Amino acid sequence: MSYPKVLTIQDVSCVGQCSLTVALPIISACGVETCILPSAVLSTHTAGFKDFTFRDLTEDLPKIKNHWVNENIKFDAIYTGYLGSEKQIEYVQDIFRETGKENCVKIVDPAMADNGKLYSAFDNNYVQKMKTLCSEADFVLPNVTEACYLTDTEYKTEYDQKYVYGLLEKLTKIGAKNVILTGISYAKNKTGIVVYENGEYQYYEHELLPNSCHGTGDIYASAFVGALMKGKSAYESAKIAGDYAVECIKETIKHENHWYGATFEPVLSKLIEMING
Ligand code: PXL
Repeated sequence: MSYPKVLTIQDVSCVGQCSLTVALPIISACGVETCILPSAVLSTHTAGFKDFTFRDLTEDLPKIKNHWVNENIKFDAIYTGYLGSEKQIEYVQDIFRETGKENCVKIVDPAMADNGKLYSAFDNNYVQKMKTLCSEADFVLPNVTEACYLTDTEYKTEYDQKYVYGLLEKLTKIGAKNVILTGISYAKNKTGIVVYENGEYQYYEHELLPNSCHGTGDIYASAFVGALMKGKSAYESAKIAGDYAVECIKETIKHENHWYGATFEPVLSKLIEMING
């Protein structure tokens, strides 16, 4: 029986239910070996907390990679999330090249923006560098804001299918092989996921909940990676990840004042059922 080994590269936000503290438990729960490479350690994430600490681990990345190369450690998939700097993106590109198995699946979540704005740590130079990482990916998982930044497209909150097709076409022009575009809403109270694989467009529509939670993009991407590595199709993985993200948001509503992340842990069993179903 195959036992895939995934590497995920992103920061550790010690408190905040995002990036590695989400990816490690979720992908592991899917039954997939999950290796991690922390790009930085922050006391909390950067969205809503003040005066967080930030320990940059950029210079550790090539050293860790070299050790793995010497030990002949290679990965079936590499999934990147929030990264700290342009230099880190360059190092990640080396890691793709030197530690990916022959058919290594490269999944890039260009976690850098939401609701029409870049996260506070990033600027246009970072966006330009992220384009080069996306050009090497088998799957790119942007939200609408990130897709707009990556393709120099005006951000809109109301749009039609033509606008979405335009984003997909431009993303493939920068080199992204397949795109999973999240948060695409064509109707009131509904949202959904576009799966653009091998030039084919599929759409999975689901409930739009009244509240949104920080970190659901990381939850979504992690569940997608876990399902994909368990042999589900890209569409099935996108659907499972979407359904799980909805469960997480519904669960979070039950916990008053839980503002900084989604309470994904109590519903992990539902994800496991979907993966094994
Ligand atoms: O969820 C994305 C994310 C990850 N890591 C850090 C963040 C954010 C979003 O704000 O600040 C440090």
